[in-house]
Amino acid sequence: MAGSTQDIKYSFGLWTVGWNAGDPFGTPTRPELDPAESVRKLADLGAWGFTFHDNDVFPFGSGETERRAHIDAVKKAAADTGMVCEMVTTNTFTHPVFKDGAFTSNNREVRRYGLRKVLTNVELAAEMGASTFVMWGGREGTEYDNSKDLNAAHARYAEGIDTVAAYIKAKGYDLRIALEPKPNEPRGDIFLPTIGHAIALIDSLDNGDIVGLNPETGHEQMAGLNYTHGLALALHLGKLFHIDLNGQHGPRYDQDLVFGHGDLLSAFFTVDLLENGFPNGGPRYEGPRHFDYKPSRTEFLDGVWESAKANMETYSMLAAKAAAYRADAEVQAAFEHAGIFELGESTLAEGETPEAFLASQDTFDVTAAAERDYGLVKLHQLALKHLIG
Ligand code: GLT
Ligand code: MN
Ligand code: MN
Ligand code: MN
Repeated sequence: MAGSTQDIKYSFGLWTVGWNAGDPFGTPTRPELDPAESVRKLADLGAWGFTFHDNDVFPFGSGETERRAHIDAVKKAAADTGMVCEMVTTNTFTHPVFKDGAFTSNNREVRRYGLRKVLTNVELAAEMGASTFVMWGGREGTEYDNSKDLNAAHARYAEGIDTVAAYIKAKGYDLRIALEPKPNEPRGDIFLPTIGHAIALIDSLDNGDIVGLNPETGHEQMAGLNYTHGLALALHLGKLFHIDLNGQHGPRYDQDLVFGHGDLLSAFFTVDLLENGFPNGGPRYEGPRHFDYKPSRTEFLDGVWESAKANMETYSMLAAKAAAYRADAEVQAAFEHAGIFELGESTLAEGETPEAFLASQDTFDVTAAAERDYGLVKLHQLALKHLIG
């Protein structure tokens, strides 16, 4: 079957299944999990890979012996199961030292401490054979607009990212940085709140060629934005380095639901893009299908593994539906009728200058074009029939 868990590279953050469900209003409802055991369990469920923060694997402030023992346990689990460590990220948000940010803290010593923690973790990422290094700046931001010199804060953010990118290049590591936007939570306003903001800052970096994005479904939807459109822009610009798939019901707190358990139609079109590409061809996402969700606080351990399975099952079901949708002759005819293939043609002809264009005879029938029926509702209903029919 197209889109079975066998042929799609599914990956999970160890912090996802490992979340013990403590929230701002209540204590944990589940015990801590051993990260090495989680790697084995995820392998049993059919996952291909895993990702982690430094402090998902070893406690903050561990000495070298303790740190090494924890890392080696995870490496052994990976070696025993064939699970791939495809991405590593750094926790610069849990410890109170980072309460005003890491790369953008007003305190220069905190910034230097944060940078040291991140650079140290680049070494671990290289050791683990990861190909992506995610940076989610959850504490980079403010509650109050007068908390920082906002120009300096963006300059320090850019400096931090560029320093890490330059270090990766100097070491010759086969690693790319992926920034993860989020509009708010835990800060009132987080810097680089959306895909567009992050792309603009990346453009200003000296080493921006190895810096791209790790967009998360829910984070874009928290900002009221369309996740699939965001992925499309990042793909168009060659910046879609990694993805965090999950579920979210519109602008509210970060729900981190199972993929598809939020906006299902949006999830369908996300999968359609990832699995089938753009209708006119173009750049494709080749990386792992990575889930960043939280097993709901109501669930105990069975529910943790059920929810992990649900992410892969939902994605696989949507992949099968999306394949059938694209293969449907009626859908292709509706694409044609809607002008979707025509959008693949450049607006000016090859070599046509604006001057020649303006000088040419304007024979366009504005009235007829204004009365055109694009058939988009019919096309969307065809998608819906494939999804739930
Ligand atoms: C944290 C955050 C996620 C990020 C992780 C990477 S940490 O759980 O909520 O969205 O992807 O740092
Ligand atoms: Mn989230
Ligand atoms: Mn999260
Ligand atoms: Mn995420």
